[in-house]
Amino acid sequence: SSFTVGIVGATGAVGQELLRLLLERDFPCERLRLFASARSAGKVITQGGQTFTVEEARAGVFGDIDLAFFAAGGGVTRSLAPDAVAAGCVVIDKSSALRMEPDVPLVIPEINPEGLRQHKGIIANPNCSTAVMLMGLWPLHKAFGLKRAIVATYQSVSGTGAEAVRELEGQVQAHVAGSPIKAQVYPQQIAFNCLPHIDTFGPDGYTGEETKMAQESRKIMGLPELRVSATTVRVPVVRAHSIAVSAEFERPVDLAEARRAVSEFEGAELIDAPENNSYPTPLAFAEKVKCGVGRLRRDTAFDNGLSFWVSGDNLWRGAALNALMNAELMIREGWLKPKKG
Ligand code: 11C
Repeated sequence: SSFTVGIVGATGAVGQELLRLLLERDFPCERLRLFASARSAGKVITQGGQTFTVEEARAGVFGDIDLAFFAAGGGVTRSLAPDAVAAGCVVIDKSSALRMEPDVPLVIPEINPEGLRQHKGIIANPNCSTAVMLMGLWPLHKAFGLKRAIVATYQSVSGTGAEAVRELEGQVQAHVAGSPIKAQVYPQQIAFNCLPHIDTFGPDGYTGEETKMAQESRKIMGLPELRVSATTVRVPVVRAHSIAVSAEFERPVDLAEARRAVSEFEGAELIDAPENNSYPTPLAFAEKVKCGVGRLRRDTAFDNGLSFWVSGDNLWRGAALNALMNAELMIREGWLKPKKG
């Protein structure tokens, strides 16, 4: 069977990656329609030798669409996803708007695919740092039983969007040219710097991104009591997020078993030979389907503790690819069918 597919937010960083991956992975698409704000309507986009004209995303456009990927931010999801669902369209949402709603499954296909059968029209996809972190944490949880984790992220500017990539590049060029450096997207200079500030600060001192990492990890892994303390940091990297994780487990951790668990997990690639300078980096894991996990070692602060490092593509694993893999799995399992047989 073949589907009529829509991408809402098609001109953004995640929307563009979705379009590219849909075409590259031969998604069974009979017709593909691209939507964005009224400002971008009429814009022509060429990808994989095909040309698309962007349409305005608004209520009433979802009548003949079977599957809509939403990658346009929480406001657009809140205003248009209900209309899409009412039109019988399945929504795979990349925004954070509905992730924690009890009747919206939040799914990483390699971890909790059962959520894809239990949806009520909307499937949420996790935050990018959470998704990358869980590619290392999940197989270790399966092996040893996760109790709690303390983590710090190293997040690339593409997580903010295309305008942040331009800001980093512009600041690097200004620095080299000796010109004044302008910061508009971020509150302070990001080139040659690190900003421990992603999303807004809450009353407990944690940022929104830090809170999402804790809440979404609990929901995806089905561990409602799990304690995660995160410090999320923007670094001058263009693409792929990395996370340093120190985790405590129920059972004693055997390093060889931990390495085996990671290497057997389909979402991860074990890169762990520090004696040869071999460990995952964001450059090596940009535009990779799997996340790289390495630096596995016994943690010296926790009993039954293990520390590791993981790098993965925030736009793919943390966004577009996760959304697409959820749809691919639903089709393979027969959980998603075109409206008109
Ligand atoms: C960042 N993780 O790198 C953010 C972007 O919850 O989907 C994505 C926020 C989210 O800035």
